[in-house]
Parts: sequence; C-alpha cells; structure tokens
Amino acid sequence: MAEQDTTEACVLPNMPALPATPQDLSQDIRRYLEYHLGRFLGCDHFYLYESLTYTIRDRIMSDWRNTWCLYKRVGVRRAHYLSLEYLIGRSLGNHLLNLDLHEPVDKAVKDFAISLEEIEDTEPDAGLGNGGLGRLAACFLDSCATLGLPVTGYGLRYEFGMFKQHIDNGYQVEDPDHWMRDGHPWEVERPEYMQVVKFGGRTERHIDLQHRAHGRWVDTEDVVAVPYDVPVSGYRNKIVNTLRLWSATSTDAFNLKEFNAGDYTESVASKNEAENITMVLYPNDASENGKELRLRQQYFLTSASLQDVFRQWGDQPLGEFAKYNVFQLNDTHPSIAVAEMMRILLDDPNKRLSWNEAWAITRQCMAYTNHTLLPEALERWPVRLFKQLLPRPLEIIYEINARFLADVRQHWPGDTDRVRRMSLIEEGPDPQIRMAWLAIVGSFSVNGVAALHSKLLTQGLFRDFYELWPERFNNKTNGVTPRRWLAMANPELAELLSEQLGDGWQADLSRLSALRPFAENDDAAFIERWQQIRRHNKQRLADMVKKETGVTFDPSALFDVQVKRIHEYKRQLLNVLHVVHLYDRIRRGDDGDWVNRCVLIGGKAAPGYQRAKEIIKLVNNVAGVVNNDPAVGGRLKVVFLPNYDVTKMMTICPAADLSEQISTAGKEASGTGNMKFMMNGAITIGTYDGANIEILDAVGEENFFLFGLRADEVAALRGNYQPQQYIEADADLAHVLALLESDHFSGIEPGLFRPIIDGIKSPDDPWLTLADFRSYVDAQGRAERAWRDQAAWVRMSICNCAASGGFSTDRTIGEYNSEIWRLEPLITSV
Ligand code: 26W
Repeated sequence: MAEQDTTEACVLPNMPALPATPQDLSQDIRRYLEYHLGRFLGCDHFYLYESLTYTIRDRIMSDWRNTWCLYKRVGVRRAHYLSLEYLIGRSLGNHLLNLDLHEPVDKAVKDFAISLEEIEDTEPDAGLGNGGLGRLAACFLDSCATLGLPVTGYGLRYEFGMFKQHIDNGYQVEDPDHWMRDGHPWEVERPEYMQVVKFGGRTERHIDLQHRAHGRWVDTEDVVAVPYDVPVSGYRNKIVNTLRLWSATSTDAFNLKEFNAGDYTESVASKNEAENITMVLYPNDASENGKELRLRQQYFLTSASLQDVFRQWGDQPLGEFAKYNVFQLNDTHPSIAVAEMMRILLDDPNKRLSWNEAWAITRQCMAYTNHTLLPEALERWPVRLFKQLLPRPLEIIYEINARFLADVRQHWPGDTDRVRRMSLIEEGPDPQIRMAWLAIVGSFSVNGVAALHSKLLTQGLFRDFYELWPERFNNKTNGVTPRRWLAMANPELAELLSEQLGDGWQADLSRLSALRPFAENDDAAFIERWQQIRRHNKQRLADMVKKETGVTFDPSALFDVQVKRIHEYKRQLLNVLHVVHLYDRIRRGDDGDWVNRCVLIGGKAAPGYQRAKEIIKLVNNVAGVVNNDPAVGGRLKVVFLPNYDVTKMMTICPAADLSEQISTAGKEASGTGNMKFMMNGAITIGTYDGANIEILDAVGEENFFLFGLRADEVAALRGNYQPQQYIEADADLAHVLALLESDHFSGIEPGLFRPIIDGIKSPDDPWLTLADFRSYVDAQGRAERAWRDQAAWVRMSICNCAASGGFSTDRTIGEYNSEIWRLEPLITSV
C-alpha cells in the first residue's frame, strides 16, 4: 500500500460526532452484534463486549481524527514516549468515564438483558507490562491526553502479555496470557505506515556522489513493523491521543527470496523468527540476562518508532527537528534510540548529516528516566551480541564513546580510573555496553522518579556524570491517574467527592485538600458516609477473596494489604514475620485488646526468580495454618491472592485500611501502589523510602505509620550487620524464627523454608530484614491502637485522601512538560 499521511484526512470536511442516546447506542450494538459479528442475543458475553466496544470506538473516532489534525498543524512541538511496557488493564470503563457515556450505555445494554458491569467483566486486561514502570506509562498517557498535550506513546504489541498466575499446592504456576485471542477491538491496524527494521548483516564505509562519507549496513535480515493504534482519550476534553504499538512480521521480499529458491519451509520458518520479536513480554521486572530476543525487541521498538517520527517529519529542514520533537526514554530499555537516531541522521541518503550536526540534534531531543537503583536491574549488553545483531549501531556507539571519553580526559586530565568508570564499554573478558551511560550521554535530561531516588542517583550510581553535567539531572516524582484509581475504582467515594467538592476534582486533584476540614471538624454525617463507603468497598474485596481463595474476610476487621511484584527488596518476608508474630501471640495467649485483622498479599514472581517463588509458597503455607487453626478463631486471616493485576487492584485499593510499603530504605525508586492506596483513604505503614517520604510529608507523621532504618543508616549498617544480635535482643523475633524453624508451617516437607530462614539470618542479607523487625512490629502496634479508636482512624483516612492531590500524574506530567518537554497544550472546543 502506498505510504500516505493523515494530513490528507485533515483537509476533508469535519467528521461529525455520532449521536449517543441510549437508543442510538442500543441500535449500533445490535447492528455490530448481528450484522458485523454474526452473533445473536444469548451469545457469549464477549461478543456483546466487542459490539459495545466498536460502538464506543465509533464515538471516539471523530475526536481522534481532530486531535491528530491538531498535531499535524505547522509548528506543533510533540513528545514521543518510548516504552517497552504499557500496563493498561481494561479500557471500556475508562473511555465511558472520559466520554461521559456511562449513563446512556448503562441504559442501552438493558435491551440485551445484561448489566454493563457484566459486559465490562469480559474485557481482558491488556497486561503489556510487568509492574510499576509499565503502569506508570499507562497513567502518563492518560494524563497527557487529559492535559491536552501532543504526546504519542510508542510500544510493542505483544501477542502474549504478562503471564497469568495460578497457585498449585502453594506454588506459583505461570499460564500464558493470550489476551488478544478473541481479537482486540480497540485497535486500528495501519499497515500503510509500516516500517522496515534491520538486523544482522555487516557494515561498509561509503563515499557518496557529494563526497559525504557514511556507513552502510548491508546483507541485513529485515523485519517489518506494522503499527496498531490504540486511542487514549482525555477526561471530557475531546482530546484523543494515540498509543502506537508495533507488531513484527517478516518482509515479503525476504520470504520471497527463499520461497523462490524452493525452500518453502525455510521461508515459513523465517517468518516465524521475525514474528517472534513481538510474541511475548519478558516477565522480569528487575534482572535481565542478556537474552538476544529482548535486545531485538528493544531495537525493533526504537527503530520503528524513530523511523515513524522521521516519516512524519518528511522533508522539513533537519535543523528544526529538535525544536519540534522530544523523546522520553522509559528506563534504558529503549536507550539504543541514541545510536539509532544518529544512524538515521548519518546514513539515510536523504539526510547524511555530519557527525556534529547529527549529535547536536540527537542530544537536544532525548530525555531519559531512570526507575531503579538495583544494580542487577541496570542493563548491560555484551558487545559480541551487538556485533552480531546490530553492527552499525555498535560502530556508532564506539564513536560516541571515543568522543565522549576525549571530553572526560580533557575535564579530568590523568584520571584514568574515572575514564574507565565512565566508559560506555565495560571492559573485561566479555565486554559490555552500559545502556544507562549511553542514555545519559545522549540526553539533555536525566530524571529519577521520587525525591530520594533522584538524590541517590546523583550521589551514587550517576555521580561521575552529575559532576560533569549537573544541569542535566532532575526529579519527577511519580503519580497515578485519579480517573482510573479514584473515579473508576471507587465510584461511591467519587460521588461523595462530587457532592462535597463539586465536579472537577477528577482533573484537578489538588481540590481534595478541601476534605480536610471534614476530618478536623468531626463532621458526623460526612464521617458516617465515609465509613459506609469503605465498608461497601471492603465487602466487595471480601467477595473477591472468597471467590478466589475460599477464605472469608470479615469487613469489620482491619484490612492489611501488600500487593506488588514479589521481590526481596520489597520485603514481603518482613510482612510474613509480622503475621507469624501475631499468630504466635494468639498461641501464647498474649491476645488482650486484640484487633481482628485480614492480611492480603498478592503479586507475581519472575518465573526464574527462585527465592521469590519460595516466598509465595511460604505465604500460602502460613495462610493455610493460620486460617485453619481453631485457636485463632478467625481473629487473624491470611491470603495470598492469585494473579494480582490492574483490574484486581481496582477492587483492592479502595478496600485497604493499611497499605504496606515496607521496602529496605533506598531500594524502592518510588512506588505507585502507595499512592493509589493513599488516594482511596488507606493509611500507610512504611519505611522512609521512595515516594513514601513525600506521602509522609504531605499527610503528616500523625497520619502515617513510619518505621525502620533510613537509607543512610542502611548503608552504614551494611558490612557490619549482625542479625544474630537482633534475635538475641528480641524474644518476639526469636519466637517467630523458632516457629518457622520448627517446621510448623512446613510439617509435611521438613526444611522446606530453610533457604529463606538462612537468608534472613545471614549477615549478608542485603535487605536487612531482621534489623527492621522490632520497629515494624511497634509500628503495627501503633496501627492497632489507632484502629481501636475508629473515629480517629476515619479522620486519618480522610486526611490521607485529602493530602493525596499531589500524587496525580496530572501534576507529574505538568512537571515533565514545563521542565523537559515544553509542549503547548492543544486547545479544543469542549
Ligand atoms: C531489565 C528488565 C527490567 C525491567 C523492568 C529492569 C527494570 C525494570 C523496571 C525498572 C522495574 C520497575 O517497574 N521499576 C519501578 O518503576 C516504578 C515507576 O517508576 C517505581 O515506582 C518503582 O519503585 C520501581 O521499582
């Protein structure tokens, strides 16, 4: 198909919006169901979901095109968000909220003898991400659209998203998530904008007719990238931005060559090899083990996206490119963009810029966000893999490095150690490319995701670079979108907020601060409503827990929740130690003033992360014993909730009383679950880490259960950590460990938890779990005292919600825009 640009569409007469009365909607649903899908009343609910989605998508289309046309006007500066992950979850409810269509659709679907809720429940989660980083990307897109910013998301259209987790005999089992098996009705395929991405081959030097030297990348194996666009609607502002997801397929030419040579099977096999690139999301959220396919994914996304942006740029002067385009790199995963941008500017026959010209443009339009300080999560790729897969980008990286190190030598003459530290290439028997260094060198902005994290970056990991270019480094504290995490997840609270604050808080969350007087003045009617709403939310969660695990949660108990990826640094183990301590207290009869508590833990373990999987098994075994011990009598309940995902969080976060944010200080870059809980009125029990610190600042120490070592104390303790001392000094801790060691929770498999116990008792435990035990248990005690005074607890709950206004991604994106992107918001006539 000939390449064409939607600019043409923009000169066509305006596309009128379709009417959206319940009758119109009902008619369209029926037409899609019967005339398009060939299904009839009484069919599987998924077809009703599909018909309704097409009906809604039709109502998005005109705004989508108009937004696109606004972008395409001359002089609009645009941002491109590059991310390997978008953890979107469901979309139907989100668009209904944004377009204000909930009511008419609710009425329309009555004609089909089904509730809107039932239809919504058939939508599979788009789980194209692992955890915090991927969900942040989805919240960012929501805020960009709501703020009217011309931002396009670029990502991969994984055939298989984040695996589904089920629990078998207490162990995690992974099932493939074929989320698009029945189709993905939100997307629009745009084959006319496909791009070709090169791999393999070799490089040549070449001088063109204008005597310009440049590289040539030849004998490559090419893969075609086909874009699928997903609409991203803004909140009631007629803006619809685009998430463009690339799907890999083999090139016709490539196939044809082998096909003509008579090798049918080879040609089909190579098609598979190409399509493998977007087959599956890598389910690791912290460590990557140099897998070739992962590097292919990174380059595929980056190259296709950059080529797409240059296609749109057309033949406008390249000297102007950086004035109108900025790329935000979501961690180092797409950081090869620095080399790819150089390659395009140097080698493309229509560009062929000099090195200095190309470098100036590249550096002016790249910005990089770091999401982790964990050394094992820092990406390094073996040079040998690059040589084989991406020989031309590798040459460019070498050249960037040579020029950069010359600057370093000039800045610090004779400091060879610094040169070694700062080199983009880590020397050794198997030299590695340091992707974070490449991202920093090639960017004008480098940011962390919470104040502490950004500070630690400049003092530790990125110190040398900070000393060289202090002006590049900045902080952008994360947020979450209040549309999904408050308006949709907590409809009853949303109604109360609208009654009391007026509509508008959804797009201006700072208005929540007006709630504080209700707490301070002990407004009885308001407090009663608040409690009633929380009670309903807790009942909904209890129903889900019952359905998923068979365990009964009593909504009058304290709901104590920790949901996030399973990782040692997040210290689910510390939580388990506390649970075992509570259980031990019951057994010892130390149960005066008892607070009934329901503990919920959920999250996925990376399939290759053995220790994380053992932790899941431990939680399940402890749950089995505690829930069935008659001595407990229901006063303590524990569950591991299987398959924690975006949709489950929408039921969980409005129902939690206590939000567990208990990472080893200095390890959690920000956390974003902490913000979802706070916004919905949960109180945090947490360490002085990540965005917890800013949550604490906003809500005040009296409304937060703070405990544990600080980041500097953690650093100081390391090296002379003596866990045995904590055990000897603390009878409660000794009891807990004795109970674990006695195989009380592993009776039929003695010694099962030995590795876990040895880990936390080791002086080498990097997470210093036992060092924070006493302080954690004390904080839990403070939480229980607060809980016993329900009136005081509700006040704290309201204060948390009231203080959460700053944790909207609208605030975060506002800062990205004013300090990094500098885009003009698009104005529409609403
Ligand atoms: C190499 C594979 C890989 C994949 C993902 C390495 C690292 C990652 C991410 C950095 C993991 C992640 O999701 N990080 C989280 O990002 C959130 C959004 O900024 C933060 O809130 C979390 O604290 C951080 O752990």
